Amino acid sequence: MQRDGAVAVIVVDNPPVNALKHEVRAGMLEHFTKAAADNSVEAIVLTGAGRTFMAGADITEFGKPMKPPGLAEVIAAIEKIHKPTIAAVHGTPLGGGLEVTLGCHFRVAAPGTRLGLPEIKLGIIPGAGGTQLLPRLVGVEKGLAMILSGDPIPAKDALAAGLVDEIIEGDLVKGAVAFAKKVIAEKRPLRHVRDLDDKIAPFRAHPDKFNEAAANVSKKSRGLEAPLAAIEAVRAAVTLPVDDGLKRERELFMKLVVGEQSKAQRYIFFAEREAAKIPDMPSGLKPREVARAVVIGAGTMGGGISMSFANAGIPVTVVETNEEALKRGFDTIQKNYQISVQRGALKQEEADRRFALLTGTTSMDAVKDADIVIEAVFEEMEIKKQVFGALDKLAKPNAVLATNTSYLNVDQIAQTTKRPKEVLGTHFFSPANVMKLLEIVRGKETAPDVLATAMAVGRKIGKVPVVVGVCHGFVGNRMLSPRQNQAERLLLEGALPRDVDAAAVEFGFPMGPFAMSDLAGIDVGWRIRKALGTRNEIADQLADKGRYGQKTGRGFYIYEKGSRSPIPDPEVEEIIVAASKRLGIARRVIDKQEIVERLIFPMINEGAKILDEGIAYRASDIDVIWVYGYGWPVWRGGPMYYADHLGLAYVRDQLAKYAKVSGNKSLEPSPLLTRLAAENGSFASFGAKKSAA
Ligand code: 3H9
Repeated sequence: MQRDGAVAVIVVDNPPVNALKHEVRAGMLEHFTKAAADNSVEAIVLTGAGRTFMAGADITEFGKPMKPPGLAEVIAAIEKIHKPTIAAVHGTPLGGGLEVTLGCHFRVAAPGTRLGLPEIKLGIIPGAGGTQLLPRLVGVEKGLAMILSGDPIPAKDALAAGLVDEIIEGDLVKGAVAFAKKVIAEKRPLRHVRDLDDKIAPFRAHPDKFNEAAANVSKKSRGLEAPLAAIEAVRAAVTLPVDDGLKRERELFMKLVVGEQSKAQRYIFFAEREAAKIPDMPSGLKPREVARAVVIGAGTMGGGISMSFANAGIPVTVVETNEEALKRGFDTIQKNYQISVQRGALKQEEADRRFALLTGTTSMDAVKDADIVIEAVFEEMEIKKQVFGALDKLAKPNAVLATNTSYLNVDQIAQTTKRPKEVLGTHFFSPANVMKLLEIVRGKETAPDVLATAMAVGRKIGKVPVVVGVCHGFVGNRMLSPRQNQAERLLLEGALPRDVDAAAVEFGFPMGPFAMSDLAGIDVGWRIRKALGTRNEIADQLADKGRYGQKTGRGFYIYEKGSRSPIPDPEVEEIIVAASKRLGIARRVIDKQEIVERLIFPMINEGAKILDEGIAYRASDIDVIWVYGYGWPVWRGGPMYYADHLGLAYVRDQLAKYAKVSGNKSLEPSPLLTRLAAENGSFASFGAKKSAA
């Protein structure tokens, strides 16, 4: 606690993000109590040292007995103070951090501050008054939207919504002290958020609004418990006296925080941060500066990747072989921005600003100015090699040269240049401007600072980068492949596409494997298999008939014009039944549990091989890949976490059983899975042991 005249300034200093661990809570309580009792103190400013105001409760304390004082107790003590209390925030006042500010009379913010209640992303709801106080300050609709999305809002929106009283340019603490002195001089009435009613009163007469919100959320939340609890808590804010509402919030919070969903979501939070750590990286290594990017190819991937750069404010030049392809690519980009504007997700000026950062050309010479080049041409080795040959001649000596391949050998591509150290893979996921995952493929010779640069750029353009090694399909697609094989195998043994898809959706995936094939296009795999000289029993028969999926209105399902809803097709069922007969497979009834386990356990088995080969550094990296790139339900924590949760012996035994039932050798448990199961070990501990080594 410091003093500036009659104003006491309490500074929370717990790097890196001032998380509200026990000592912070105790310290705040002690100093607020002292300042309140000190007659020479006329106002109290609360602020945070370092890069941010408090970014919330200390998540590592969840799941353990909470040491007093609890956060709610600290906030209640602040609320009782009869002199002006002012929270001066910067950085990211989030969760419990924002809740502390709601216990103060006033809030002032530095420009650039982002304020929010992100608890929902951790499978919980705000537990120290957020659901009761925020709606009283900003209104029910705005408050509920913030709580349900978990996304922070910028300071200027917070000012407009009434969450912040003033934006302070220049020195935040000096500005906050000046604000406090003004409050004292003007004898401004002290406003307790808990006593406000005008913004929630209108909702009391319309309880049906909550039912609508609940119905919408349960449709979208797909198995998540926290969103419905959040609505329930905000409903309590409107319908109950404030203290009863706080009690209800607390009950809902406590139930969620000890639940499996939140545990899994907290695991993913830390797994994402762990993925940023590359075990053998020399410490203090600086990424190279990336001020300009070039993307080769204006197709679906190239366009999406270019948009990601422009969205992050990095100028990007897109190179195509001819004007027509370039125009097509730019038209699609513009259309995508327009859709965002129409949806209200982006302001027109912002869309224009981003679009202006994109330039197109048919000349490879543009590569000369690039700090990073991302090749996104057709997925064919010879074409990629040609492009890299050209890049090698034109690019600056220290430019990072990246290939956006989904399967191909990055080392082979690197070898076509005289600078394989500068080459790596950046595997984006479609649509690349939306999907968060970025697999960064580390080649045999990739230099550490090139890897660090790709990671830094990935983060800058809003992705979650995960380093993987070179192998066919890297981590994500390599694990997808046995899932697809089993999905088809299940059809041959007796299931229908809708049975398999329904089981996958019930498990928590946004769509099942066959609906996904129809969306991605059945012809993609068909062409690859044709080139490899292999054949797939059912998908290839469909593709032979021109049934490519949604784009032709028929695939595993039928799609009515303009609709994406899959309708089962008897013709497909006939093809499947005939295939079983031809192969001499007796069809049987396959229950949901077997469907789910046969889709998921082979993925886990492949994940174990990936770990064993060192293609992923740790099991949690695999989980991050599946959550951010393939729609794995976050509340189940990722496939390797899920396997640990079930117990590896169970997974091993079921795989062995299914291998026998279906006569499918590829289902046999891998050596690592077998060993860890025998040792009563886990994938998590295997990853940890390797990192420590
Ligand atoms: C809550 O508040 C509940 C209350 O309603 C009720 C309570 C009763 N705790 O992300 P970074 C670590 S729930 C512990 O790389 P950035 C993080 O693991 C909480 N640790 O930095 C990392 O460690 P390491 C609601 C935390 O600048 C280091 O700090 N709040 C916490 O890219 C740096 O983090 C949230 O959900 C934490 N709360 O992003 C906010 N936060 O270096 C969660 C961070 O060892 N945090 N760490 O890997 C974030 O969203 C981001 O960390 C933030 C900074 C935006 C703040």
